[in-house]
Amino acid sequence: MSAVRSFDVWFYIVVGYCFLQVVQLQENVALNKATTQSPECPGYEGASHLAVDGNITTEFGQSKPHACACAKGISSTFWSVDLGKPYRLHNIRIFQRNSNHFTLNGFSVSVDASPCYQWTNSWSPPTVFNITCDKTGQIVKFSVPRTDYFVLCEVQIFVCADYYYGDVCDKTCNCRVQNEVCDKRTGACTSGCPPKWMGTACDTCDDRYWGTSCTRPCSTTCKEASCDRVNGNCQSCDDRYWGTSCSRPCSTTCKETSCDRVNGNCQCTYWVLFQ
Ligand SMILES: [Ca+2]
Repeated sequence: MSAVRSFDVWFYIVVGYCFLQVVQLQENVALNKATTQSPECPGYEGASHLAVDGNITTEFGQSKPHACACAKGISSTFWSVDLGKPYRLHNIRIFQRNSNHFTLNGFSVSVDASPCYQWTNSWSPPTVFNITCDKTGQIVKFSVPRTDYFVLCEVQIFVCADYYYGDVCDKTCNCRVQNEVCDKRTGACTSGCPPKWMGTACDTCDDRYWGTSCTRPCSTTCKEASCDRVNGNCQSCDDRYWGTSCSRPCSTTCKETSCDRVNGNCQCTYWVLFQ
């Protein structure tokens, strides 16, 4: 195998590994779950489960059965999915029919009957788009306040995998109890943060430590042993020390051995003038 071919193989292995990692961070919890909707569009075969069957085609199809869910209500029209248990929701990806986009105009989404999103634009949604729905719940319902045909080709409801959190699920939990699954939106832990960490998601060093792992203690000569969390520089020095890490002692000739925190100059000029 030539050097170039060998490089190609490793490239695909690395890319494949990275892709696998990304997929594992989020899960589509709507896939193949139980669905229901207003009566099917008359003259069509657009059963409600077609919106969670994993097929993301947006071509409705000319012949029966069609590829997308299609409903037409009496006073309003809805489609809903039962996720099987409550989830902390955030991202929803919608695939609608690639024509007649107006059927989703003004649609709204609720979770366990609590509103979480409404399309308020004067234009129609695109064929594929994302919405944000920050709710915890089990029944996700889409509806339009009219009896137009309502077509959904696929609805993907993403939640972070256990031990991940954030908008794109790319941050890992850091709880005091290591096997605790943190809040998938905020990263908050009921058990609190491990020693040396602080913040809502326990992602910041506490006042006395610094570094990417928060394992490096601030200098004991920093004022109150507190320092910059990134570079370890002292915010201020204890009396008698100066410099970025407060490691340099003031001259013993300074009054009370106290000096300027930045350059080490004695701060005794005023005292000398009036002796
Ligand atoms: Ca589908």
